[in-house]
Amino acid sequence: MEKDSNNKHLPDPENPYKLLDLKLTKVEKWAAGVPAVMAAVSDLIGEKTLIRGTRALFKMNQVGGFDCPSCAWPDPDDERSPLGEYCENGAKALAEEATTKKITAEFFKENSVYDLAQLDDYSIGKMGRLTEPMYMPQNGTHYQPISWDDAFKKIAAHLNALATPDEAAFYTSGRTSNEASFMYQLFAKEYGTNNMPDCSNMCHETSGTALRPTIGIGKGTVKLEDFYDTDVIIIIGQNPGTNAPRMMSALEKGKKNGAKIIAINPLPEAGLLGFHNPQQISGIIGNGIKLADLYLPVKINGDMALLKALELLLLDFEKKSPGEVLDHAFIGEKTTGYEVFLKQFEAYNLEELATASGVSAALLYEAAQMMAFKKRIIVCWGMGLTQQPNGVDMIKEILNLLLLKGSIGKPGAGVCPVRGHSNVQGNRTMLIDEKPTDEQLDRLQHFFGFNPPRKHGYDVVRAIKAMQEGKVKFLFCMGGNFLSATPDTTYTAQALRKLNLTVFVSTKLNRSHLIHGKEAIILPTLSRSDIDRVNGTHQIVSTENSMGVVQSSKGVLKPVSDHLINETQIACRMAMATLGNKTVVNWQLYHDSYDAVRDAIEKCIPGFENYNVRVRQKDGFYLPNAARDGQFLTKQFGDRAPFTLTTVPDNTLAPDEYMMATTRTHDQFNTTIYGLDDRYRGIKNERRVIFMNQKDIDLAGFKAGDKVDLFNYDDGIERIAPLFIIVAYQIPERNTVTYFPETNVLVSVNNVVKESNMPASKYVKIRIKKHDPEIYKRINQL
Ligand SMILES: Nc1nc2c(c(=O)[nH]1)N[C@H]1C(S)=C(S)[C@@H](COP(=O)(O)OP(=O)(O)OC[C@H]3O[C@@H](n4cnc5c(=O)[nH]c(N)nc54)[C@H](O)[C@@H]3O)O[C@H]1N2
Ligand SMILES: Nc1nc2c(c(=O)[nH]1)N[C@H]1C(S)=C(S)[C@@H](COP(=O)(O)OP(=O)(O)OC[C@H]3O[C@@H](n4cnc5c(=O)[nH]c(N)nc54)[C@H](O)[C@@H]3O)O[C@H]1N2
Ligand SMILES: [Mo]
Repeated sequence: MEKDSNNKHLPDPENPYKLLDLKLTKVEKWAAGVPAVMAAVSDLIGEKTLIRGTRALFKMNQVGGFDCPSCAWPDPDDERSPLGEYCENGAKALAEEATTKKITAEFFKENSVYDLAQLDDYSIGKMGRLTEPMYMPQNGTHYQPISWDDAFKKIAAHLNALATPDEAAFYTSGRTSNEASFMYQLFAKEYGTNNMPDCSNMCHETSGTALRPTIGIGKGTVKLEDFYDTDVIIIIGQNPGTNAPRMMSALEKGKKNGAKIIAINPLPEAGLLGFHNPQQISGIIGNGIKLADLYLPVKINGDMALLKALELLLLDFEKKSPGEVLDHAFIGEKTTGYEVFLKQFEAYNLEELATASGVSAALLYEAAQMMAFKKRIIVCWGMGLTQQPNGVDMIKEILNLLLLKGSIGKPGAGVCPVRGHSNVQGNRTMLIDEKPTDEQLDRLQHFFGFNPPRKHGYDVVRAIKAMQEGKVKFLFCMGGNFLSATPDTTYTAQALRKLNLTVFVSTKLNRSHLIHGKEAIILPTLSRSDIDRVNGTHQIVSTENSMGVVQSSKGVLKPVSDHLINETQIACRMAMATLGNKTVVNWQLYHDSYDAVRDAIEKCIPGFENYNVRVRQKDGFYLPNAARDGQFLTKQFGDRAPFTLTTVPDNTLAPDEYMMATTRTHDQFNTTIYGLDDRYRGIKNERRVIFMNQKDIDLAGFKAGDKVDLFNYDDGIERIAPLFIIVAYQIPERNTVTYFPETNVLVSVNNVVKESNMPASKYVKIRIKKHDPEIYKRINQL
């Protein structure tokens, strides 16, 4: 794009706006199978790491091996596939890490930050692994090498110069191990702040916010084996074929044992409709299995109306067959608020709810019928719900439905928020949380002897605003890609540029390194698959998966550089440099021994008794979960689960407005772009596409293939994402889908989920106009 020479050294925060060469292929109705295996292998070949990579693949998710760095889906407790417990996207994640390509100081000398920012995210990611600490001086144009000692000195000097510790923020992405997470949050607290925004604030914060007050724990209640023996599995707002492919094996097994699957999604995702299991020979050559018995093409944010319609229908079934549909014993013993909950249905009628949901009354009836006389239902959800403005309420409505059926806290039944990052759940358990409870802090205080701050800190959205307002001046990121993952890219970029220092602990180069504070530091670290030696001994770390199992992970690959330091040691060295002799924590001890870290965790966090022994057990161990056992520890409601009263939102759009959900392609891990295709959705070699219903395309006078610009006008500001190609797709009318991070520029920082304060990045009101070649002139240059 155009730049005037005055600000040439300031790169644009978004991807370069250029189109590739879009090819449309068949939209798939089946996920995995031969193409998936081929794709996985070709990724490893692409990274020229075939032998190194395939050898590592067989250690992935195996006992004694390492935990896949991709999603948080659990490994089977019993039999694990001898072919390896991995999926295509796990293999891609590994290929990203296992690459032997390196970024050295020489590379940064040759390439200015401005020049690097002209590359797209795909090319940036392909540059290789970071190998040594780098520093950007004030007004600099190029990163230059810095020693680890000097890097920590600079960080310490900045932290100690702040007027208050609350002028610093410490972000975490979800790959960080339990051990590193614990030391990192301990440092932030001893330093004096709870400003710990994390990727949960954009991901499943909504789930925790809904579940904690209603069932007494902010986590899911099912185990993997519950999927194998259940009656109905509902998958709502989640795309397992791409984002949790190993979940498909569990669905397949459940289905073979008689479960029915209902999929609720505006898009007919391949992974919801069918599955070829690549782990079985029959999956590779056979016909695969049909997954969803019923697909409900809900409108974006039509889910609340849909859930209420299902409840209305279940109440109707109950009237016709009293005592056979609802679980009155459960409702009487375990819940509160049933009568008030029932009353609301006098005001609802099926046709209106059907219209609001976008799903016909006939299909809704079919879904209700599937559940009416069944006792065991599991509901899984993902970002399609959590990133909606009323996401907390919708999850509470899911719970209402399950409470009616008595379908929680017993085998084969319950809630399953499918977590994203492979240790995002563990990060929270390790107290990476901007709002830790007094109970949690008391335990830390008791064990370590310092007074942790009690005031709640900033989450992601609040941190961005605080940076804009000058209240936060220092940002440290343990992993992640803060700029690209967060909303309102232009606003966030301005906020980042105001900071005195940005520090990124990273494995790979990303856009956040290029849109930085006045000074900036990049600290390269080991990844999950790398061999981690401490004092000469090959170490294990641990993670917690989506179902609350804590397991060990042991890297197998020789690190690409001798200068990489693990994240635990980075946290400890930052602490020693910053706190000096003011500290009461023996940081050197934890720096030198993960076992010592685990012993401390055991003393401070319930459920980790005998941590060092149990983490070395073959399958790890389950953390306690009372709700799973049918106990709802909700003081406020006398240890019962409350029915919650919610409302159906009004989603009326202006005549020229469309609703946009931002989502992932099959070829990315959040902001890491593995490739330029979205195979299951039939897209090849392009990311700047917008899926639209053919009727909307016709009505607006467009044609499929037209180039358009996208606009958002929240808060009276014009936000522009230029140059997208229209793709005609099976999607409800007035709904559109695009890929993030490209369209994060359209998501207002004020468009958030009620109560959880997450960006509502699946509920973005946009306008679509024919592409204007002059549009770039209107884009806010930084
Ligand atoms: N390969 C791969 N694996 C990943 C990730 C990745 O990027 N790549 N990311 C990881 C992370 S951090 C996370 S959180 C998870 C995310 O995994 P998912 O939760 O599957 O996330 P998304 O791809 O954003 O979208 C989910 C689905 O929501 C649907 N949807 C959109 N709006 C609505 C709506 O209003 N109602 C309903 N019912 N559905 C809607 C979309 O069509 C899409 O199918 O995956 C994790 N695993
Ligand atoms: N519009 C829109 N925005 C979204 C979403 C959406 O659906 N729509 N999804 C949101 C969700 S669910 C999430 S979780 C966030 C994700 O937000 P983040 O977690 O911040 O982003 P990632 O893309 O996962 O981070 C990738 C970077 O992490 C670094 N990295 C990888 N592995 C390691 C490691 O082992 N250690 C360290 N230190 N660094 C590592 C690499 O440098 C890589 O560039 O994005 C959110 N943003
Ligand atoms: Mo996530």
